[in-house]
Amino acid sequence: MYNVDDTIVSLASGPLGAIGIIRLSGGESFQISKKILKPTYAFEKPVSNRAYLLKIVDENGKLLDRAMVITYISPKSYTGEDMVEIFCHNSPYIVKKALKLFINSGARQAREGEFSFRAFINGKMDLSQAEAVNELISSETEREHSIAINHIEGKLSVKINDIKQSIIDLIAEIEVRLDDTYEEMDDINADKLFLATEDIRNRIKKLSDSFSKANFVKNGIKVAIVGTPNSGKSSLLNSIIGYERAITSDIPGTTRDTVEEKAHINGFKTLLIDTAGIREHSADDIEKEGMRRTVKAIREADVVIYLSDISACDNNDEKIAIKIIEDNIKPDAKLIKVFSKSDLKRKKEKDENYIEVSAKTGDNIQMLMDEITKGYEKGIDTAYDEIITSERHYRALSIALNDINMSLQKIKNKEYELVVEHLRSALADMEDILGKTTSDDVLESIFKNFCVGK
Ligand SMILES: Nc1nc2c(ncn2[C@@H]2O[C@H](COP(=O)(O)OP(=O)(O)O)[C@@H](O)[C@H]2O)c(=O)[nH]1
Ligand SMILES: [Mg+2]
Repeated sequence: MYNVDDTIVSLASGPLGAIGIIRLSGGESFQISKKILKPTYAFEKPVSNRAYLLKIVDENGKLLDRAMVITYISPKSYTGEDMVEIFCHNSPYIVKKALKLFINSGARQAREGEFSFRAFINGKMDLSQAEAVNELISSETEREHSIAINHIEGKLSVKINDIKQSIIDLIAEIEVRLDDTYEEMDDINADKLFLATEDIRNRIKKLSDSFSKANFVKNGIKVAIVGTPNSGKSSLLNSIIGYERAITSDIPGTTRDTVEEKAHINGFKTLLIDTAGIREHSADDIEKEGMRRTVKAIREADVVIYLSDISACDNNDEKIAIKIIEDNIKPDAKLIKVFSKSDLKRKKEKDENYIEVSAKTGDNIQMLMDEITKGYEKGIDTAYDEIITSERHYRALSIALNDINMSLQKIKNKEYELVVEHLRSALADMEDILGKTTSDDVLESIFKNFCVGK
């Protein structure tokens, strides 16, 4: 997929900021750099991880810029190859011109993820760690960041490797007993084998379970705000995100579509969904379609906020709204009941099941936000020491789990050849996560999601 013999070059920084970073990696890094970066002593006897202040000069020897330059000697670099990193002034002209000089001197423009790909094939990191580099760059919250950094530090790899080793040990133990040449070995102890296999199953299951349970870390907690028209849904959404996003109006039925807004609440990524109001007699088809989308939003939500206007008398539409929520909410979703417009004159009886908020004064909005995120901390931080966030890992673990379950079945039937077969298949899935057996097209699809220069 990538030619790994070339020396590659790329810009590694973005258009903003004062410093532009150019990276060079491959066997010719020092030879090529010598032609452009002066004086050349840094590349005659390169020292690893050493910084130099050098001149970038063009083909005519004209000064382009002065730059900090770091030399790395294989294998002590990000890619495992000889590398040079140049920190120059981030003018579009300078970085473009410098790149061109490197390319004219024999380097090739790197493709997306090519530096990380080289790190992977040179054994600097396994595939799950390389994937985490991307997660790290795109992480938006502290929680996402800490999961990604754990993956990069290899905590997930250690877990997968441990499981892999346990499977290998088991296979060896069975095979040696199936082989007639080792007659002196005692017979297979089915109970012991079952327990050991079960232990592997539990370890895989815990990892794969973490994917769905921690899904909100990556995709956000989905919060649907539901209520009758005019109950203050859009105003509540605005007051949570702190600026006007949804159109508010005192004409009932203005929000006819669901409006989604990302927000960080108490450090959690959330997706707030402002829904069309529920009422018995919808005016037209557009409003009916809006209601259908409201139902869909309730079905997909992790948290449903039911909003009821404290300044309005109890009415039939509210009863319908509650009923629709109860009929459609996910079994493990959270329902938070809220009285809105608490600054207005109360027409509803006090109810301890309701939080009273005012979008107008901000009263109790923080309390509501705490209620939204309550339980999520505990849910992941204590139950899982390692969390799967990659769809690819999840799939591999699910298939492995299936194979382990089959092995357990076959142990019961004392069909040990088949036990080994399923264990081998589970083993292959573990190796797939680490990238040991991953096919080129899968590798390509992973690395092409990286930015150029990473
Ligand atoms: N006094 C007061 N009025 C509010 C409050 N929240 C919303 N409103 C008003 O109630 C009306 C309906 O609000 P809106 O957010 O559009 O309701 P939605 O139809 O449920 O989205 C608007 O006139 C808002 O200004 C509040 O907390 N206090
Ligand atoms: Mg609205």
